[in-house]
Amino acid sequence: MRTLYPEIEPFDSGLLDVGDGQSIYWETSGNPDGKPVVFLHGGPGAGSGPAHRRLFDPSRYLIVVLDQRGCGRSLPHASEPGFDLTTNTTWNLVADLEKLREHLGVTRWQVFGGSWGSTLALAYAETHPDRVTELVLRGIFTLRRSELAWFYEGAGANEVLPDLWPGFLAPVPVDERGSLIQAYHRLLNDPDPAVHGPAAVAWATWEASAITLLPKPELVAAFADPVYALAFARIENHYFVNEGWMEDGQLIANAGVLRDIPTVIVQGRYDLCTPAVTAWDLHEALPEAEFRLIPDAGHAFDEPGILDALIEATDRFAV
Ligand code: STX
Repeated sequence: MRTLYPEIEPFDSGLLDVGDGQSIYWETSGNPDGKPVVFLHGGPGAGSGPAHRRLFDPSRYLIVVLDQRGCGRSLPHASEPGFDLTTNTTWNLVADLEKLREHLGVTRWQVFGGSWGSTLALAYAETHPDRVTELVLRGIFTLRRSELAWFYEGAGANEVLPDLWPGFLAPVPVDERGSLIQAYHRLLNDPDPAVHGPAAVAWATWEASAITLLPKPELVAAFADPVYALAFARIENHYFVNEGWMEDGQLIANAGVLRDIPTVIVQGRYDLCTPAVTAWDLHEALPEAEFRLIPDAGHAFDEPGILDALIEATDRFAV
């Protein structure tokens, strides 16, 4: 079983002004002359962390990690009062990646993304296929309406996690439960901390509770931090009420343009957040891609079988 590479510190980092009053945090670690790879975090709105650098052999990769607009160490932070989310869109994040690539002097790079990071990786690669050397995708999410319904509207995940679902419903008045994503949109953007605060914690707690095969209370507690949860929930919910600024099924329908990019799809069979049907549908649209269905894993990147398959892929693609 492969495990994370040793802890490593960035050799450089900065804030890149991408316009719209937004600056995104980026960092580079590993080998400055190594093969470029960019890590795309989840959510959207989850931010990156020090473990993400450790998915790549630091002697062979130039590892680029960033925080997408409004979250992590990017500025301003979506937890701030009056924060304006209107320019935070899928296609502006794609444009931000191009700005960062050019800023770093990278011609082409490997794109690695899990969960929402896989969504963004597909959106980026389908827009700029000539900039992508390989794709490593985990816990596939494509923001189809059926995927949102499964996890956030009571169309599936709630039936597997009936003990946790009441906590997600709790902040929503009974007469607003017909559309939970819409109801949360109102709650999360209410200026009153007594309204948006508990909603953010409930949203983040539901998601964090569903991503591991076995319960991980310390992970749930970290996601329930009020400032973290508020940015995460506001950004995710904003993407979902806007349906990702995409047609339903667009990313899978357009996957044919990726045919020449070596691609690995890693999916846990017991992923309750982004169930395996989406990875399967992508695999059918992209039969050249390697499809790894991990029999004993959920959603998170650090589930043992998932981590092993991911690092096997990045090691293989390092040359
Ligand atoms: N959201 C899926 C996603 O990207 C639909 C995601 N879910 N949980 C996470 O990311 C974290 C583990 C980063 C919280």
